[in-house]
Amino acid sequence: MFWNTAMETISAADLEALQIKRLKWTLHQTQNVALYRSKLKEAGVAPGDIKTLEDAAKLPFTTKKELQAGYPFGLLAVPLRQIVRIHTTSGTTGKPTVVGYTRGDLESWSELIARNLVMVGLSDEDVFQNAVNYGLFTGGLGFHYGAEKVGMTVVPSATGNTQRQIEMIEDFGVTAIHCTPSYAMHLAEVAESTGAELATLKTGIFGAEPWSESMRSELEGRLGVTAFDSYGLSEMYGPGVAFECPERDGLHIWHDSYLVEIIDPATGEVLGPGERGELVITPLVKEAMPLLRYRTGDITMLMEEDCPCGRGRKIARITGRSDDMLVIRGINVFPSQIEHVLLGLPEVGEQFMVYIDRVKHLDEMTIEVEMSRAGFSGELQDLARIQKHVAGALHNALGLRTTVKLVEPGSLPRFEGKARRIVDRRGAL
Ligand code: DLL
Repeated sequence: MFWNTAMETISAADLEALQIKRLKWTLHQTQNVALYRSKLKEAGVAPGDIKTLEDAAKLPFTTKKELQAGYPFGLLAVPLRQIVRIHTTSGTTGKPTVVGYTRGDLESWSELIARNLVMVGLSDEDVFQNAVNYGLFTGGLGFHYGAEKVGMTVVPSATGNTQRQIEMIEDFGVTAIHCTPSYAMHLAEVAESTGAELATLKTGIFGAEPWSESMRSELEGRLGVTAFDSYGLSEMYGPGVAFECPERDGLHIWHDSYLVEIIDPATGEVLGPGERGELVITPLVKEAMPLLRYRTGDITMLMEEDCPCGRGRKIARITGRSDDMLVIRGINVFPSQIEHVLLGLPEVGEQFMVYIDRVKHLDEMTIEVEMSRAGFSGELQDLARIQKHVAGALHNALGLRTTVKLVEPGSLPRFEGKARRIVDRRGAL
């Protein structure tokens, strides 16, 4: 099913012409921003020099630091009176990034979300529970307006009160739920502990943080849904940038709205399809906050083949962020690898925390993981053997020795939004 068939199945030649036209418009729009006037001057590029898509490689990158330095409104290309909404990034360190939206931006954004929801088979027949934060986080209002545009019955449940969320699913006959994968896991736990069946639920849309294929099977089994991955970032409106289709093998990124490059994060060199690197996006229709070659920090690759669904070239699932990557004794570790290993072990559950310390100049990684109910009740092996088994599996997968601490089921923190499972204490020394 298509929401906008013409745009979703546009031919390669028409797409290229549209992208060039929109790239030129975007360049023109950036000239209202002092940062971009000076960046282009410094790079020795005039907007008129950009005639083909390949020319985009002459443009300077934009970094998150530059956006933060522009706090609050330094990156806006239109006067504040044309801005009808702002959102901000969660900003764990320093000032957040402020994103402004014109009326046109809100329209373009909900159009993209509508495409995604229809792509996964949802329609005005569905009841959609939007279990994410409705504040400055883009996930709430972003999905809300996209789902309303499709004509779905939207339940703006936001986060919190998991028991009540479960009642809403059952009482309202909710067919589709949107939340972070971490929260979905918590919902599943609470539903199981209360015996709720969630019989009407059929579709799960999960995103805003990395999650693994094993987490997908786990959520599908426990919630009785087909689970789709949803990717986005506030700087590009929010959610809706890339989304899985029913093939569930890579995410469609909307090429009419986003020009995509994959670069080597160390050298900035542009990589080809099939090569994993950092996703760089130039939005093509953003009015309030146009950006050039924005370095997302997210690690993925352009896939080599077009998708059989007819919507063109996809990106692979995000495996982590270049800046979230942990370097432990010189070895690169992504939290999603740890999750993948733990989910494959029946003795432990899916909840874990990772602590990194520096002990006598050496990095030490400690992983606290909840035991599964079966493991905890002693039906499996004894504790020491389980611990050894978990540490061995992690060692094999990560190439790194870790200290594993088994803890009681239910004792680690649960997350309503994005999970924060990594506590790096090395800087505190
Ligand atoms: O997380 C927007 C969003 C809301 C996406 C709801 C999907 C669903 P930010 O808070 O700005 O925006 O965080 C963006 O989150 O650069 C990625 O590192 C990470 N991220 C988002 N979606 C995924 C995903 C929203 N599906 C940052 N897989 C991005 C992996 C993701 N990482």
